[in-house]
Amino acid sequence: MKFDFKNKRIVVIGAGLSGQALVRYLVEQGATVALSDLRDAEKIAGLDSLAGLPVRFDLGGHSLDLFEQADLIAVSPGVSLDCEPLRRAASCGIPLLGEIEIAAREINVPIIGVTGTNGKSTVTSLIGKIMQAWNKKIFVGGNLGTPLVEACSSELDGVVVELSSFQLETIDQFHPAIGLLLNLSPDHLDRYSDLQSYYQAKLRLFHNMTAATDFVVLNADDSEICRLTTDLAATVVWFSARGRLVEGMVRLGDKLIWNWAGADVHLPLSELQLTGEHNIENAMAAMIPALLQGCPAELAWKAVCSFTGLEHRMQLVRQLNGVNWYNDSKGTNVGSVMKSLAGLSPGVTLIAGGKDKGGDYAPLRPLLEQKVAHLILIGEAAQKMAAELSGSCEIRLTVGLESAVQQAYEITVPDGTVLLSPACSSFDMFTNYQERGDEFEHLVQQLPGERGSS
Ligand code: UMA
Ligand code: ADP
Repeated sequence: MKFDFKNKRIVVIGAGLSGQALVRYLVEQGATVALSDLRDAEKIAGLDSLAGLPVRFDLGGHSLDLFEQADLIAVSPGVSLDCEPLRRAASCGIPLLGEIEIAAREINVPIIGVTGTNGKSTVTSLIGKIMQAWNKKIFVGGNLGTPLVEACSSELDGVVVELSSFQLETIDQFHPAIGLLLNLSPDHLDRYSDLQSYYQAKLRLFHNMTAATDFVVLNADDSEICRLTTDLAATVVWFSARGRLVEGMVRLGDKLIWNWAGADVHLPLSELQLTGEHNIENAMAAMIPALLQGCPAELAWKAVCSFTGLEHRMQLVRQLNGVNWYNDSKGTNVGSVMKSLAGLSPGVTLIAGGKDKGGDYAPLRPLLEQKVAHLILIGEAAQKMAAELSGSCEIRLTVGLESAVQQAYEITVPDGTVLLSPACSSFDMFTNYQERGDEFEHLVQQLPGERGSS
C-alpha cells in the first residue's frame, strides 16, 4: 500500500547515502522531515546537497524526544534496530521502516531482489547489463550504491536491487517478483547475536513472496540454503555449478544448461570473461531472471560474457617485476577471501585485516596453507587474526596499508601474487571499501618498477 507522507513527522536516522536520498524524497512528498545522525555536520559527506530544504538537523547525537514524537522513523541500513533511539521509538509504537520498504511502495514495475553473503553486487550488475542489452529501462542499485528511493521518480520497465541483511531487517510489505539468494556464510557477527539471526535476516527477502507466480532463485550447492528454504510458497528455480540435476540452471563440464518449462538451452562457458568458480555461480544466477521473463538466451549470455567485473573485486592493478597485484578490497568476509584465494596459484602474499566483524578466521587455514606464502595483517583485527591463523603460513603484523604494500613488494618473488583481500570491513581506517581499494591501487602504482615493467 502506498504511503501518504503529507504533513507526517518523519525522522530519518543516519545521514549517509540512504538517509540523504530519503530526506530529498520525503520532503518532495510533503513530509515534515528531521535528519538525525551521531556524527557532527562537518564529518558527514554530501550534507551540502540538502542545503535550502526544509529539514530539521539533529546532528552530533540522537535527540530521544524527536524519536518519541514522530509518525514514522525511516531507518538507514547501517543503524541497528537495537540502538537506544530506535528502541525508544519502538516502545512508543512508532513504525520503523527502512529505505527499501519506503521506496518499494512507490515502485509499480517488477522488482528483482538479490541477496546472499557474497556475489550480490556482481549478480545485480550482471542482471542490469542483460536487461539493458534487452532494451529495458532498468534501475540498478540498492546496497550496490544508489539508494532504491532514487528509482521512485523514474519511468522504468523494471528494477534490480541488491539487498543486504541490514536492509531486509526493516522491510514490511516489500515483495519482489523474483528473489535471489546466492549463498550463506558467516558475516556481520558484530551486528547479529548469532549466525542464525544473520541468516534469518537474509530470508526475510521471501517473507511476502507467497504467490506461485513469484520466483525464488536458489543455489542448490549451498547446504544452508537447502536447509533453510524448505517451506517457500513461491516457485523455486535452482542453480547448481556442481552438476546437481536440478530443474533450472546446471553446469555440466564447459556448458551451462537451462532446463526449465521445456526449454533446453546450452551456453558455452568458454565465452565468459569473469574468472573464478564463484563467478560461474554468479553468471548462472544472473541469467535466470532474464530467462524467466522471456529474454532471448543468446542475447542475455552475450551481455553476461561482455562483463569484465566490478572495481575492487579481484581487479588486476599492476604486473610488476613478474608479480601480479590484485585489489579485492570488497573481500570483506572469510567466505569471499576463500573464493578469491581458490582461483590463484600458490605463492600469494595476502594483505588482510581491518575492522573485525566478530566472526571466526580459522576456516581460512586450509587455503592459507595451500596458497599463501606470507600473510601481512593490518588494522584492528590483526592480533585476533594472527592468533587464530598462527602456523598456517608466515605471518607479520604491520601498521597501515602503506607499510603492508611496501613489505609485500620486498618479499614477494617473481611469479607470485600480491592480493589485498581483507576479510574485514574497512571502517577502522577508511570511509568505505572503495577508499581502501583506491588507496591500495595508488600505493601499488607508486612502487618503483624495473626497466621494461609497467
Ligand atoms: N549512524 C547513526 N546512528 C547509528 C549508526 C549510524 O547516526 O546508530 C550514522 C553514521 O554516523 C553515518 C550514517 O549513519 O553518518 C551512515 O548510514 P549507513 O551506514 O546506513 O550508510 P549509507 O551511507 O546510508 O549506505 C548504506 C549502505 N551502508 C551500510 O549498510 C553500512 C551502503 O552499503 C549502501 O550502498 C547505501 O546505503 C545505499 O543503499 C555499503 C555497505 O557497506 C556498501 N553495506 C554492507 C555490506 O555490503 O557488507 C551491508
Ligand atoms: P557482495 O556484493 O555480496 O559483497 P561482490 O559481487 O561485490 O559481492 O563480490 C565481493 C567478493 O566476494 C568478490 O571479490 C569475491 O571474492 C567474492 N564473491 C563474489 N561472488 C561470490 C560467490 N558467488 N560466492 C562466494 N564468493 C563470492
